[in-house]
Amino acid sequence: MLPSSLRGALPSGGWRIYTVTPGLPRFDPSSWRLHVDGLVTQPLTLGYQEVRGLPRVEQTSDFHCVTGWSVSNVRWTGVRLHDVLAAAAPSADAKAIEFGSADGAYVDGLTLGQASLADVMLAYEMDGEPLSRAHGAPLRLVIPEMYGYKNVKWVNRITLSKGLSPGYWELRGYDVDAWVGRSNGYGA
Ligand SMILES: Nc1nc2c(c(=O)[nH]1)N[C@H]1C(S)=C(S)[C@@H](COP(=O)(O)O)O[C@H]1N2
Ligand SMILES: [Mo]
Repeated sequence: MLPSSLRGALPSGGWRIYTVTPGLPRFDPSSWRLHVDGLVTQPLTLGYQEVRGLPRVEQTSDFHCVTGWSVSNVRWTGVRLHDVLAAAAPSADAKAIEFGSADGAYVDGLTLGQASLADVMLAYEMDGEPLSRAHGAPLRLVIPEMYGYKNVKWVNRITLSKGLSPGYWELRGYDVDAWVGRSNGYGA
């Protein structure tokens, strides 16, 4: 038996736990907030129960890290990004989104077009259990069409802007459009 803090940091079920900061952000359901700001007509600050109160969606998809490992048939439960964005009512000049993490270091983004794919979600459960701290509790971005590095963990801020900015790994050489099988030298 391992203390839960250690268990959460060890690889399991094919996953490797990645973080670019020391330790894992703590999640306190009473003080946690998701901010939706930038070029929106209705900036939002949502508590955890408010996020849980949005329409619940569930989907199963494969997860691919660009470095070569994958996890098949991950069952994600959460809210559609589309529903959160609709509530914030993006301004006409908003074209891109940046996702910020509670780790204070990791960011990545999507164009509004990419973000409108129906299966892009903010997940709070994985395989029927609340998302673990290691996997990004309480909320992580899930975009199955793109490599793992787009799937920001510990999401606590969604900022709309005029143009897409390169994310953490993109500033370090990975493709900004992270399509699985057709980016980063994979595919044609
Ligand atoms: N905040 C944060 N999100 C992150 C990362 C990270 O280091 N920090 N790594 C990314 C990468 S490269 C991958 S492959 C996945 C790994 O997800 P996991 O740690 O849940 O296995 O998380 C992505 N999201
Ligand atoms: Mo990755």
